Amino acid sequence: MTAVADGPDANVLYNHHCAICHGVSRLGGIGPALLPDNLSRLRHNEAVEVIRGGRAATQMPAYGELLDETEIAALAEWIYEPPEVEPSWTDEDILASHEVNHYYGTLPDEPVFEVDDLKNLFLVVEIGDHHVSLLDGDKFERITRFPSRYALHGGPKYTPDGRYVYFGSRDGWVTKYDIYNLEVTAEVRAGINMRNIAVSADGRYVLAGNYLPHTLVLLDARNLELIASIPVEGLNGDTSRVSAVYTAPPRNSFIAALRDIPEVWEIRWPEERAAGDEALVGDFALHRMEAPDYLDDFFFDMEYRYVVGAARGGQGGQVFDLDEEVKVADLPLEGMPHLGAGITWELDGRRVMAIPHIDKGQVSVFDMTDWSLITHIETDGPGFFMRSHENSPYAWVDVFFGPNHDRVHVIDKQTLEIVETLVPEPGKTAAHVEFDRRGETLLLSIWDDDGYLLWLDGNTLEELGRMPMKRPSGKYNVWNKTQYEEGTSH
Ligand code: DHE
Repeated sequence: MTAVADGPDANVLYNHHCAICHGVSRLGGIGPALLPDNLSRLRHNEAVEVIRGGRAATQMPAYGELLDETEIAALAEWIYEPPEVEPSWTDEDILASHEVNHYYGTLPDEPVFEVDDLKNLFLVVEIGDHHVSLLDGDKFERITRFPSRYALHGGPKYTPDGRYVYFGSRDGWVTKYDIYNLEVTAEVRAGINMRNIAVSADGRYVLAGNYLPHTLVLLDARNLELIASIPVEGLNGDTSRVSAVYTAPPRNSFIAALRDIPEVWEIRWPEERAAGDEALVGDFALHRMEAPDYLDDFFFDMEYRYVVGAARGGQGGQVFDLDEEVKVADLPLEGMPHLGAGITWELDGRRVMAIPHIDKGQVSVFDMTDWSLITHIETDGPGFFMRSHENSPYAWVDVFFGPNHDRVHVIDKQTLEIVETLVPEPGKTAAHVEFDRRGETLLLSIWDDDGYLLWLDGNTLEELGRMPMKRPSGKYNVWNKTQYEEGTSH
């Protein structure tokens, strides 16, 4: 496994130059994990460039002076090969990774900055150099910018009061940040390859879902102490990767989508807080529901009774009733619908949902009262994210893939017609919208290492401002997220 015949021994090079930061077993350390699954977002030529030139604003040095091109190429190839021994991540590893900088309740309760509205703050994840910006959503000013773990993915999750936020990184780190004090308060590594995290609606628990190992990891939200890691083993004995975890507030539960077993899992959190820490360990009810198929990537109705999942192999969508535990409808959503990006609104007294597709230029709109298809809106290419706000007449969808990736469509929510197509910066991907709490103005990312945020009037679509950023990806408004606003992701 080590070396190309007669070429440099990548294993030796790794141990000499890389292991100190990325770990002897490639599980990560100061630097991220260097395992094939963890590197799936990094193209091979980019890996070569990072080894040669380093990574700005991180501790990754440039090896171009120390290593020759064949050595750099050998290393870049080797890190994409699976390790000889399947890596493991046990409770002991989780406990050893746990760090608390500021125990819950020890930092002041007054914000260290001044804004008119603490509920109208935005967090913006900048994946270009792994940072997060905190913005005042009224003045559109940056309050702070701080480094994140490598490759944050999925939405950061706020506590219900909006004071704290939790981030999940692809290599398993859960970070708790105190927005009022602008400080990381605690961190723990819940897995090697993590999908996302969810925070319970009462703000007391955090759940992390992993691809590797096949576990769900339950944490006490105060200081990220481990409550339990739950092996994901199906009724048939097979273990499974977790596709994603979600919070279902009206059910007092977390819902987990599982990639490799035809089940939906629900974990109910204890509703009464008993005195003492021990109470947090007890009484989580795990309920496994047999699903008609492998269901991946979920969309929930507003009451969290129904979950829409994409069946395996692109065969369509299915609606599963979480109360009755039966499939109630099949949806014509063949291919790769991006259910996680779906949104909902009222149309002629009915609630509808709209879903973009990753593999075709379409937005599918369904009547949620009987799950019938209303229409497929044709777009200029496959889209990734959709957004709106209860107070906005428009739904926004990007054209993330293909030659028209610089376009963003504005859809009239009542006529279901595209009424405007914006090209903010020709040739550069424009993607992911988030509204302010009132639904009047919105942020849009120019998804580029030398990119920026656009600030637009939500009604006139006029540009109001720009702010340079390093590949800004998701944006998350405190009010919209904590209120489970209908036009945004949860
Ligand atoms: Fe995501 C959210 C799955 C690739 C950026 N993505 C999510 C969620 C899931 C998911 C299940 C909801 C979790 C949450 O918010 O808690 N994403 C997947 C995939 O399966 C997929 C297609 C392949 C993969 O490698 O995981 C994938 N995602 C990407 C990207 O390539 C993106 C564009 C860049 C990146 O950072 O990797 C990307 N995903 C995002 C973002 C969100 C997200 C910005 C949060 C959106 C939001 O508005 O809440």
